[in-house]
Amino acid sequence: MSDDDTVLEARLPEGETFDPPEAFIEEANVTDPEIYEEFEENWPACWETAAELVDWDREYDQVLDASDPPFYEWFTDGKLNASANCLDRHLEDRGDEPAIEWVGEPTDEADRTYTYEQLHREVNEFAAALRDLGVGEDDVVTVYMPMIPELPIAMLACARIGAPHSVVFAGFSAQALSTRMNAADSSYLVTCDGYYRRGDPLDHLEKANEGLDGVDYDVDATVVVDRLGPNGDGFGHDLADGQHDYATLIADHEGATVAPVSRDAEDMLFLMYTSGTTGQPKGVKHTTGGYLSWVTWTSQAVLDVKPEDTYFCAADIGWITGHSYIVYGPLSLGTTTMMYEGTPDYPDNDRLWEIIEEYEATQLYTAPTAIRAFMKWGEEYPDRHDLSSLRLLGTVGEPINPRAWKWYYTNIGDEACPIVDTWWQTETGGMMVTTLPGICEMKPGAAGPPLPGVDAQVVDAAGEEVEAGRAGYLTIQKPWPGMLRTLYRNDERFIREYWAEYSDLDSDDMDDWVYSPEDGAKIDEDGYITVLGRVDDVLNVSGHRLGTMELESAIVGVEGVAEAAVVGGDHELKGEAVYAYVITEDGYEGDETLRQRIVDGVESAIGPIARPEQVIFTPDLPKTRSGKIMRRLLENIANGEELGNTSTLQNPGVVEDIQEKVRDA
Ligand code: 6R9
Repeated sequence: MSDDDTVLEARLPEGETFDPPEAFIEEANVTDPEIYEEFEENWPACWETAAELVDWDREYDQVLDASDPPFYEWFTDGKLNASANCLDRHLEDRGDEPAIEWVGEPTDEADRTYTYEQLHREVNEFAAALRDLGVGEDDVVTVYMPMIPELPIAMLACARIGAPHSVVFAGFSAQALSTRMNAADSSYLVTCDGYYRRGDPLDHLEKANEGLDGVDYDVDATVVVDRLGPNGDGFGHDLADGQHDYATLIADHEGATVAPVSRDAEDMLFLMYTSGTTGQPKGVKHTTGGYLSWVTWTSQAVLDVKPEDTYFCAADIGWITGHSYIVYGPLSLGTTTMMYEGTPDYPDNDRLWEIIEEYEATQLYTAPTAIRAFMKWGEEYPDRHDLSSLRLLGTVGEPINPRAWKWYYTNIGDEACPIVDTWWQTETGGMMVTTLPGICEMKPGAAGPPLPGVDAQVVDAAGEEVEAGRAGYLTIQKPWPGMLRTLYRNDERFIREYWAEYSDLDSDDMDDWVYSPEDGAKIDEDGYITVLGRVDDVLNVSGHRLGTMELESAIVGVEGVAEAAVVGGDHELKGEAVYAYVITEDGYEGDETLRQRIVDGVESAIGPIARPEQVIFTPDLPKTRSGKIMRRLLENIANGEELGNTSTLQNPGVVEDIQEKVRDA
């Protein structure tokens, strides 16, 4: 990975370290450094520590069944319900305490509080309504909703009746919705009329309806939440046959209760689609026992969540971070979890700080891309507010550079809050590599050591551990309870994508199986891991994973485009931005009109988050003699870097051409 070094150096730690603040340690949930050794010695029994945080209807027989790797089973024959763990078990002690504090984007709209009692009630009513609509155990319910309380309510209602949910990020396009519904054979959809973005009501139902048109079969029922009230009336949609108004359903089921379905530990809790290296998104399958134990334990150990906290994760529930650390982890612990509908810059750049001050939030968990934006806007915005309620800060989604880390530490945490830089993935279910905030010293830029009981290593292409300080590939050598169980209905792709590289595929011995997350990394003498970024054809734009294949097929789908190659260019705020190199078809001009059509094409195939930053028209693409596009070279060009050896190219002349175009752009 030597040609990456210039980009990577900028992200490396500067050698400065920070101790966890004394006041934090005094109150922290986990403070005994022996935990690392204890977990290693007692593996896999150590994971009972996680399972003990969850209430089981039936105790499990075995912590881990590793008889058929990589199809591991955790807490076998245990039975539990996730919604009962997130709601019912808190009613006695915390029924009147807030479970969700919701803040809408419009500043003149009243915030909404759901106590555990109230949340329990509405989840039951909606669970009863879903049942009456025909949703049975194991039917996949697609949920296509923005950050409104009905989103976690729908998830928990599904969990209550044993129907796996598949949440599709509201910013995704209609086409992305139909692809995901078709892939999961999902016959039920929960959506809403619209939501607010930077002051304007957005029409969401139009997109949802367009998505439904693309579903290959007749959907059994759709539920529509009226989020906008009279403000949405202008959109003029009437509910079609088979579409039900959420509020009417709730009123019709007033006071209904549904006994939580006792699910097997290995029964599916949810599906989440994520980008991979092919055009087809991967349906990551998470199960009930292992996942819930994992997110509950990590919320407690890493985010230091306590019931009396007001915990704020500023992610969207449409991504895994929101599933694990807005909904399931915090609610399982009985704390108060915050939800904010809008963007941090509306109506002004201090919106998050205003919310934190008003609610006296105790933790903030967000992404480096947001921190870079805060940094750019300047200290004056946090300075306007009293943020002294904060006790811990977290980041997730992409590498954080030491400068942004220090800005966060100083200006948001007032040097009194530890920062946890948490590396994990949709597939891992929850956190894997991060410091424990009451124990570990912090090194800005390095995520930290693997969590206790997690066996992560940095290896070379042959699977051998690399020396401290050298770049290699991150791998996970032992299974863990929160791991994905497979790709939905595609065991073969599951093995190919995550296990094939370093495992002995014929072996029944767990030790011969190694999970490969497709991230580059370095490890230092103290075992601290610095994650360098993806090593497959997946971009990380503002913390969101986008497959280059998905992007390229969207672009090639635009009339007038013959061929396209997409790479990530460095971007001050987004981390990476989409750079599209495009060859036009004969008879088409690479002009502003075509550029706009390409941008529109990507937005309608994927969504606005995937919008290309640059479209570079070129007569040709640099290719190897065997005809493979040299993406690495295009990346170097995008970033204005030195180009390595170009002599293996079929068409070296094209390189200068492209460089000139990028310089002029
Ligand atoms: C939770 C989430 C996963 C990919 C992952 C890696 C990158 C996440 C990171 C990080 C460096 C961190 N990533 N956390 N890189 N430091 N603390 O983001 O899941 O959307 O599936 O993305 O994000 O590249 O492989 P997901």
